[in-house]
Amino acid sequence: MVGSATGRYNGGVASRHAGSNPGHPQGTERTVAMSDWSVLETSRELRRRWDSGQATFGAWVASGSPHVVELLCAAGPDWIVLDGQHGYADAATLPGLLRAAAISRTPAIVRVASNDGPAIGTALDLGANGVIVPMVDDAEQAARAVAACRYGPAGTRSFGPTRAALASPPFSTAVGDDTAICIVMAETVRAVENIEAIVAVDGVHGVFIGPLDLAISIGRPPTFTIDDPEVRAYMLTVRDACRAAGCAVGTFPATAHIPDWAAEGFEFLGLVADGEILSRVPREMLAAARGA
Ligand code: 3PY
Ligand code: MG
Repeated sequence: MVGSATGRYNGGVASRHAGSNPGHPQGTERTVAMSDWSVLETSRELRRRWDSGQATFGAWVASGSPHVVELLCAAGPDWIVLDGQHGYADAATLPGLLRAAAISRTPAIVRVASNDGPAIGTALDLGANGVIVPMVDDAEQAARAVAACRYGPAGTRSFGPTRAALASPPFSTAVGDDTAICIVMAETVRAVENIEAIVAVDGVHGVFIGPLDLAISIGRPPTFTIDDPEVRAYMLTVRDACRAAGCAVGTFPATAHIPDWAAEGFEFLGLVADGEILSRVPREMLAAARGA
């Protein structure tokens, strides 16, 4: 879909020249197709895939490097997470990271540092498909995360889609609301205890289980192998609640266990993290080169 600049939110810049062409007496018009990049469509498509129970696989980027995002997205993951909780994604790095993901039309979801309305609004304003909100322990916190993704009167998002307005179709509060995917993280025992109330909150599209924090919350060491039976049981409880409520469930297991969790009905699986590859692969290469 190719949009025109007409009617777009533009921060008040282009409209200063609307209707006049002072420097060009011939009046030659230069039409600029802003973009055929539809964040709305990629958000809808991802939700459709989750609704149909498809497992989707994504990449997790902590480094804050657009080059790494571009490389990972070139492999064709179903989505990418730009991590602002334990990584470098912030208001300064996000525009470059989101541009790098947009090259391949990869849906980009920002994990914000906390359940903070302005931070969630900034990620969406800069063009993210949605957010992952960490440490959501009850329905009230889930409702706060959803409200931050939506404009009033239902929500609390402030209007100013600085970069989001460049995508198709022309930005509006309805487009913003429809685009914003809201995923909350269940990663404590409290969250598991409250999971039915959390998934009953209208606007929660998915629940992402943090296996590390969940293990810590029951006094176990953090591990992606998820072999502790109690942690596993908690995760299946979350999965069942999500299934009953019709929202997606995801997690980040060790690579070898990804097929097991997909078979368990998880629809949103973290497959690869930049930090893991960039630390493991050179170590393996050096070991091989040195004959270790
Ligand atoms: C956790 O395991 O706690 C996470 O947040 C994974 O990203
Ligand atoms: Mg966590």
